[in-house]
Amino acid sequence: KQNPPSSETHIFRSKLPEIPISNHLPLPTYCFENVSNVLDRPCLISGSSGKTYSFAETKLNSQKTAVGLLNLGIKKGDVIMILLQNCPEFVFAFMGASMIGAVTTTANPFYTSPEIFKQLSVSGAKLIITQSQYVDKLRDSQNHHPKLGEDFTVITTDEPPENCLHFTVLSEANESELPEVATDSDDPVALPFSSGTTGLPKGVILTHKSLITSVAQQVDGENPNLYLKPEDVVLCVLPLFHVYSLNSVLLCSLRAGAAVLLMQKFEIGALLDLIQRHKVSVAAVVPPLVLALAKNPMVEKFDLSSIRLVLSGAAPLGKELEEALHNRIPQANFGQGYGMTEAGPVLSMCLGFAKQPFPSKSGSCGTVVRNAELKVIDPETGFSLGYNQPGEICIRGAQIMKGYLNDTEATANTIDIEGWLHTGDIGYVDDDDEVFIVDRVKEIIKFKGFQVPPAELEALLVSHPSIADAAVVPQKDEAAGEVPVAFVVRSHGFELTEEAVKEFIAKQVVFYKKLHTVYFVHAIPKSPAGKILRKDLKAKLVTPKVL
Ligand code: 4UV
Repeated sequence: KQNPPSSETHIFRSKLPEIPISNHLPLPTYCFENVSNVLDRPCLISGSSGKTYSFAETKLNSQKTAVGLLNLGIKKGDVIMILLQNCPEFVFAFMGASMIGAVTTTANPFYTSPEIFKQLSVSGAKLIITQSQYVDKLRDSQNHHPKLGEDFTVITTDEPPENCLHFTVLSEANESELPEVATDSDDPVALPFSSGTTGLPKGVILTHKSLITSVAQQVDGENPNLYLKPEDVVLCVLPLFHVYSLNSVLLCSLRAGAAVLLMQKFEIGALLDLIQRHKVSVAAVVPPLVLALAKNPMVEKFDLSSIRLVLSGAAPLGKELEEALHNRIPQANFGQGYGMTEAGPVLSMCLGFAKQPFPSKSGSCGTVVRNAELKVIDPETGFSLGYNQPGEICIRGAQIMKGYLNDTEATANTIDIEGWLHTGDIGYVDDDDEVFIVDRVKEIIKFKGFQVPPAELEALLVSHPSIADAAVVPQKDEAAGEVPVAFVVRSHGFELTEEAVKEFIAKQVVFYKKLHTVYFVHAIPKSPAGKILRKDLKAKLVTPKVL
């Protein structure tokens, strides 16, 4: 990708001053740096059991887990997979692994067996921490897959099935045996998967330095951009296996000394009850959750007056929706964060959340985080654009990923030679330095904030004997934001129904990647170079009569 000469580059920065960031430290040292001030305060609250772990207990359990991992042969640089819904063990495992320089790849426990094995193989994980109900998916009869108990160890947080170990082998280890592990700030600590701007999901290397920088950009400094305090109870209903919750809920709360209320899964009644019971003050949400809170009649029956801050992210939030929720929680401060896994993940955040807040507009994704540079470029020419001109958003700073795991080509296509990460999002910066996202030029489909990579579904579709060619694009949807729909070319002479195609995909993928509609067409429009012309297909969805 071309850049204009740097003299012509218009760089947008935060309105907050730059701050010193302790990104030379290992991530767990940084997160627990201020722990002595909050030792006995609640750190983790399990929503389901009500059990609370203080900061001292959370740190201790993480240290024990670190030693437990070492005892099982996990060494610096090794990868473990956490395949769990939100629970305290998730936190102990992630923090524990980071204390010995191991790397955590997080995956959705609802993934199908092939989806899990793909991530397991690509990441090279040697150990999986999960629940017994998911273990069957890890026993695969196919010979080419790694084998449970031989190639990788499985630990369950509940009664372990055959050949698996119980989490107590980790959590009951002796923390005094924890060695000093020298970690370099450039060492990887987290390996979330993302398809980025194109293709299949890839391992995103986030280093100690990236995550510390991102957390500091949010909660550090005299005037933090996202002001969290020890009295706060932060709602953690979004899955920790996604970087949004991991970073902006868990790591930021640990650093700031705020309590994290862990909810295993979203259920409106339980959520409202927990907000009321634990006096949740900060809620990190995604637009579909805003929809549920704005529209569900049950909301009226609960006291939500404790909520002071609502952060929405991971997908566009409509103004009407934001206003509808504002009417129900009038005392709360609303705003958005804009993140991307590869960006470390936060690019911009509402300055209305700052300790000394700035006014912010509805619909904006906030202002670029401090200690970072943002630019907007013309997607065709690469030239830098000024205020109010939409183009591709690029970000630069110590928080962005080191690169994709074992994929130098994809890395080079995403981070250019000058260190700018190209997001594939189209947006502009207004006169008040607020970022507005207006479109997306990358392939990714976002179902309720979850990534649906079209390339993955296309590969599955063309593996069907009766399908000659296929393309998958997003279709707008009120509840989910976007849903994946397919254009399919049947192989000559083959009968194939929409239902058959949908079912073929549904049994191979996690629920949010299921196809909602299948359109049969004679050909997939492609560029001379063979690239699918997704714009043309999306245009057909707007005017279905041309199909
Ligand atoms: O890679 P990913 O799944 O990552 C995310 C991360 C989101 C956030 C949001 C707030 C935080 O505080 C935080 O820590 C993490 O979603 O998907 C990246 C793409 O999602 C779209 C955009 O296309 C990104 O490139 N997206 C994310 N946030 C927004 C958004 C938003 N606020 N508005 C519109 N699109």
